[in-house]
Amino acid sequence: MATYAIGDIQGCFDELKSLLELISFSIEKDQLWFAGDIVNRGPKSLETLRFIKSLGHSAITVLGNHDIHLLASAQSNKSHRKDTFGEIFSAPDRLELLDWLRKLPLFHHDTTLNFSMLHAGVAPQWDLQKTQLLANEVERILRSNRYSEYLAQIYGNEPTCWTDELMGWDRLRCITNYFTRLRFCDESGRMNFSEKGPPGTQPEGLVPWYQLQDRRTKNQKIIFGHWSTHKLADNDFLFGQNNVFPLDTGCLWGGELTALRLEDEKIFQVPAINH
Ligand SMILES: [Mn+2]
Repeated sequence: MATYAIGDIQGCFDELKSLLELISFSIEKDQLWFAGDIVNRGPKSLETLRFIKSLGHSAITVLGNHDIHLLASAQSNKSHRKDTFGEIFSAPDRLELLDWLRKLPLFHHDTTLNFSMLHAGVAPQWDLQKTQLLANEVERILRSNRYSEYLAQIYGNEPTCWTDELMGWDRLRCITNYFTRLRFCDESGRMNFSEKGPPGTQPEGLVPWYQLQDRRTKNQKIIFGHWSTHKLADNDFLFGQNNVFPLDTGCLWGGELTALRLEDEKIFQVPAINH
């Protein structure tokens, strides 16, 4: 029995199958955690969605920005040029798949394993309990009959900094952006959405979200994805440093698909197949 957290798949279903072979995944014995962005840009988003849904309680998945973008695109019938949602929109089981996706959480915490998982990051002012409560605020709307209003309001960068006073859609958009889009922020936790390079390449005044000195979750182990240029280790970062475990190793962009076994923090990887 083991628990494996897997980074951003983005429709790279063949690599996911190879990775599950590598770890000898057993649906009866093992549990898989997915750090979000299971769909888009890659070639097999529909198969990836169907497969992860079919895992039932053997999988725990948090929503990424591309997953939310799929829900919003299905709603508005609009998508971007680079999106690869076509086969999902014409699938006979699309309504069940989208309904399942909409009800996934933004945040997962396991007290036994002492690991948390989210797609991108957290605001420095949030402790573990607040992180859970704020994720629940967004999850409640997405699971309610007001989800289409939320999806219509979700795009945009403002407000870029968390305060407890935020209300309404601004509050929900800000929470969603921390959980699903954050990489760098300033000392006060104000999000930057334009810098996408690895840690160390940012302009002065910005830091990776997990390096903020006063971050209230800094004693909690956090698994995240989203940051495909973030290496598992380089001069500026060692895996597990700051209690964070970045798992998006850019499979979509020709890198690897990565799994972390939570019980012993061992890494497993398969290379990207050229599409
Ligand atoms: Mn992402």
